[in-house]
Amino acid sequence: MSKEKIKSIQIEAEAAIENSKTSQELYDQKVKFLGKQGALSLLMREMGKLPKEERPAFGKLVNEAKSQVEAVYQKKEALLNEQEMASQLAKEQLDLSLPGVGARVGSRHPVDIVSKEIVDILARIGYSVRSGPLIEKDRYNFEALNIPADHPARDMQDTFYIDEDHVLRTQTSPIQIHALEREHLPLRILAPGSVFRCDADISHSPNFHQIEGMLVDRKVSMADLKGTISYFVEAFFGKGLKTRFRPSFFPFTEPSAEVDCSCFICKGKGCRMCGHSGWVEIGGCGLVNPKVFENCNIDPKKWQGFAFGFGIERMAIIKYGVSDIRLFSENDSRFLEQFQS
Ligand code: 2NM
Repeated sequence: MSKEKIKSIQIEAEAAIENSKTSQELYDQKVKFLGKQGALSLLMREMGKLPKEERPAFGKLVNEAKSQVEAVYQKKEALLNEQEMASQLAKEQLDLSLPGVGARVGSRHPVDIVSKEIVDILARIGYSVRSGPLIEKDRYNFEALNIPADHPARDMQDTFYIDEDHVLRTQTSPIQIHALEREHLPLRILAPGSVFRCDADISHSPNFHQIEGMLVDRKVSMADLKGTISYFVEAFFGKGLKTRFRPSFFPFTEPSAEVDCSCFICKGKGCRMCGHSGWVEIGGCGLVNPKVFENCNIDPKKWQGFAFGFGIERMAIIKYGVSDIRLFSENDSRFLEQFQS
């Protein structure tokens, strides 16, 4: 036990502290030399082995050495803290002039875009929009539309039944029936909306969208209907496109017709899109069946009307060349964003 030993521990400790490269290394040296089990503390404990009279002088020497090492430690600690802070600040430098992360803005759904386009075109000739419930009573979805309980049309359109008397609407025509019951005539209305049929493949979805139109006035003819549809087809698909009516049957119209327009890809010459016929089917139409008026307490001798219906997805598929109707309900934003107008 000697002054030399104290001195050599002190020198060793000061060198170890000075040579520390990081605050973690420095802390390890602090534990090694200044901690409770550290070299300098152990010296203090060994003091008991010394003769009594030598202890005060020895203790004083150890304490002096300890406070000198502590001073070196504190200086080094301050230095390392400063360096580490400086290097961290350099690394994490913030450039406040960088542009921020933009919020992603949604896009309107193509069904909504096409629906509004159709509404806007027909609004220019006096039509306005009506809406109605998705669940309808049998009377509004079938009975008043001249589709009685035993009519084959009820099998034709496989229907989702809620209960005996309620269905998910299979067309938007029940909206027209509500209007005929409630509103004053004459009338020009559009009924866009979601409809449901028990059907699913590449061209049929159990839930799709329709837009139907109805005009009721005194003396309405097929010529009025043809003029209206022709105006619409040119406005929606492009100038010069022709409209063709093919005789058909619907219980709610008489006479009835399928609506074709000349293929807007090949302009009627024939291509893959139109199955080389030059024509594409876009919907159905007809003069409102007098029975429908009677079912709504309207005198068919005083009032006539025409009605028409288009599938909204079908219109979008034709106009934008979409390959599969299911894309409209899969909600893949890469598909949906392409229609943003
Ligand atoms: C279509 C085709 C033909 C139609 C008829 C009526 C009503 F209410 F006046 F009887 N609304 N919609 C109609 C007529 C719908 O969709 C292909």
